[in-house]
Amino acid sequence: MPRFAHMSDIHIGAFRQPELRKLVLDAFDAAIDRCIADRVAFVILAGDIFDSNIPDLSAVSRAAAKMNEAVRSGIRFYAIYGSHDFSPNYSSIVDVLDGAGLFTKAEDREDSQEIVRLRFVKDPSGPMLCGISGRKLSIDRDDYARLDRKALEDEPGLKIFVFHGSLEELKPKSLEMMEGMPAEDLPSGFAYYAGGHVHDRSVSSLPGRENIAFPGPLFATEYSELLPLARGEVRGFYMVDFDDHQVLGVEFVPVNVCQVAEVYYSVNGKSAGRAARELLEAAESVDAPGKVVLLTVEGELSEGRTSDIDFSSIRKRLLRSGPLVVLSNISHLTSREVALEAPLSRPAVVVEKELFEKQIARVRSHDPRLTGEQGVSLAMDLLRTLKESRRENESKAEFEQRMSAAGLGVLGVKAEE
Ligand SMILES: [Mn+2]
Repeated sequence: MPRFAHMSDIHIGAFRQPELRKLVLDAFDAAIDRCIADRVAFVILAGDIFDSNIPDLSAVSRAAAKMNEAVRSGIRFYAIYGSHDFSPNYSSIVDVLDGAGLFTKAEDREDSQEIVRLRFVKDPSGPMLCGISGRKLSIDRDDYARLDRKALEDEPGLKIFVFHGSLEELKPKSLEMMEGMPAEDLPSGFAYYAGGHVHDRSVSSLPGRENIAFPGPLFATEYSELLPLARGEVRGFYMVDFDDHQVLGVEFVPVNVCQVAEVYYSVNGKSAGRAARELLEAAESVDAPGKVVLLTVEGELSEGRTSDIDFSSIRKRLLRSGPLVVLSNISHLTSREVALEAPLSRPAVVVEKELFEKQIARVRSHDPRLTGEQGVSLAMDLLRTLKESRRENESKAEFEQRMSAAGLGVLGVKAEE
C-alpha cells in the first residue's frame, strides 16, 4: 500500500547550543531514515523546515545530504515556506534546494490583482498536491481571500492541500492570542490537509474538510518546547496510507532522539542558604548520562538574595553524571529583598520582549502589524535578524547587503530602487 509522510516545523538551525542544534538534525535524520525504510512515495514538508531563511550552512549541508539519500532511494519531497524560512524575493534556502532538485515547491501559483490560481503537482504515485506558503506576517490571509478555490475543488482525483497557518476552529491554547484563519478559507473536499505552523500535534476533521493534520516539530525549537518532552510529551510526524481514491489511515510516528530530564525547584518560603543547599542535593541525585537536563528554579526567597545561590557550583554538580547539556531557567526567581540587589541576570530574550511590550503602546499606527502583540513579535523578529554577526569569508559589503535584505524581508517591504 502506498504511503506518504507529512512533517513540518523542523526548524533546522534552531537553538544556540551546538548539542541541541545537533539533536534537531538527528531528529530529521531519524525521520527520513524511517521514510526510507517504509518506502514512502513522497514526503511533504509543510513549512519552517529551517529556522531562518538563510540558516547556518553546516546544518543545511547535513540536512541536504540526508534528503539526497532519500531522493536517491526514490523518494520525492514537496515543500512550502513557513513563516521562518520565508523569503519575499525567492532567496531562501528553500529556493536553493528547490533549484538543486531536492525539493519540488508545492506552491505553483499565478497571481493577478483579483485572483490567485494554484496549479497541482501530480506525484507519480497518484496524489495531486497544491498549497500556499506561510509568510512572515499575516499577508497570506490575503492570498486565501483571492484564492480560486472552485477550480481546485472541481479537479478530480486524490488531492492534498499544503499550508502553513493556524485555523480558528482548531487553534490550540498556545496560539489563543494569535489570529488564525477560518477553515472555510481552505478549498473543500481534499483528502488530506498537510498543515504546518501550529507546534501542537493534531489530526481533525471539519465539515467538508477531513484529515486536517498538524504534526508539530520532530524534536523542539526552543527552551519552552523542551519542558513538555521532560514531562512525557512525544513528538514526531505522520505517515499516511492511501490508494487511488482516498486516504486510508493516518499514523503518528514518534521520533525520539534524546531523553530530556527536568530538575524543578521552588524556593517559595525558603531562605537563600537552604535553597542553595537543597539545590546542590537535588543536583547530586540527578542521574542523566547523555540526557538534556533542564534546571528550573522559581519562586520567592523568604530571606537572602538570589545572588546568594551559587548556580555555577550547582551546574558543575549536575554535569558530573555526564548529561549531554544542562540548560537552566531562573527567570522567575525573586527574593523579598529585591530592592537591595542588582537585577538578576535573565535571558536577554525575556528582557527584550518585556521592553518591547512596554514601549509598543507608544507606537501609533493604523497598520496592525506595527502595534500590539503583532508589533512586539515583529520587533523581536527584526532584532533577532539583525543580531546576526558576519560570517567567515563574508565581505563587509556582502554582510551589509545580507542584513539589509533580511531586515526588509522581516518588515515585508522592498528597498527603494
Ligand atoms: Mn514553526
